[in-house]
Amino acid sequence: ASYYERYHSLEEIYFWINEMAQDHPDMVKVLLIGSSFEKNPLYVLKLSGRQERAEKRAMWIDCGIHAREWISPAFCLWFVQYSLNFYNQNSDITEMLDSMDIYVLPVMNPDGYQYTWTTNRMWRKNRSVSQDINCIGTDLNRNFDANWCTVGASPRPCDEIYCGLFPESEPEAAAVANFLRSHKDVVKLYFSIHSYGQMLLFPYACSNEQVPNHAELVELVQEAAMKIKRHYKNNYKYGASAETIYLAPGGSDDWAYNLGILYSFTFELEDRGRYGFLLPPSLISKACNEALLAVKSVAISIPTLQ
Ligand code: 0X9
Ligand code: ZN
Repeated sequence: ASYYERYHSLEEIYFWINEMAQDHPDMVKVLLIGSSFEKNPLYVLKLSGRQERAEKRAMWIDCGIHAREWISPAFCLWFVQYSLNFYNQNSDITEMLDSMDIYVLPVMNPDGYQYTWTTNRMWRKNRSVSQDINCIGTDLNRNFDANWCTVGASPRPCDEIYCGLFPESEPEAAAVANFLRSHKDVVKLYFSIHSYGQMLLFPYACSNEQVPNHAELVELVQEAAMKIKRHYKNNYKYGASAETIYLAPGGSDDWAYNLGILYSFTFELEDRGRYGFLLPPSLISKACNEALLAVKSVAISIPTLQ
């Protein structure tokens, strides 16, 4: 199996980030956007094609919000590798990189990810200590400022969906929010990669309200789901989060949407529960190829690109 068909420790991923930048100095820049509660760096890879455009748009992908969802960071690595290898070979990738800068955050929750490698494979939250010293961690996908800590999140630090002390109380969420705020005029597309369940989701998760461009978002994910079905014979559900999965306020996708990024998605990758978070390495390539197809499909279809 290749490097990309295995899971990698945090240390290995940091090493890989450095290598990507060294091996592709023309297309990759590494940005430090902040650091975690335990002071692990939050690195973002900025991928750019060779074509210079005055009005360059951008797309954002984050992976590893939830520590135990190992397929998620694996996808970010897969995506970067694929983009660099197939630029000028695959027309979708070339079009994507020539029209947009792509920001990739491979591990939003490095402390939690590391903890799943050393201590508890099923850890979800980050590793911050706040009110209750007996219960550690905040759910980073409940810590953003979108109907923060209402139904679907918990104010109790011992819970898996603990929302934190206040919106963006967690350094990992604050770093991402600050970066997107300062790039909100260029970032048109937002993807957050999770597992599991095989779902292509869009806002809102924080309310049962429909977003103004609901119909357009349905079309984008429906098309992506059809392509996955055709190529990989696999079924993905799609729709607004609140009706497709559950109410879950404080998520990064809803927050990004409200910031003005009107093409905002959360993808839940394979599988549907057979292995769940423990997806074996032999299934990494299929899961990543499906998600890649969905990202490409959405990215080349949004109107700002035409
Ligand atoms: O609950 C979540 O945060 C996500 N599911 S997971 O099993 N990966 O934890 C769903 C996120 C959907 N979007 C928002 N809640 N904003
Ligand atoms: Zn998740």
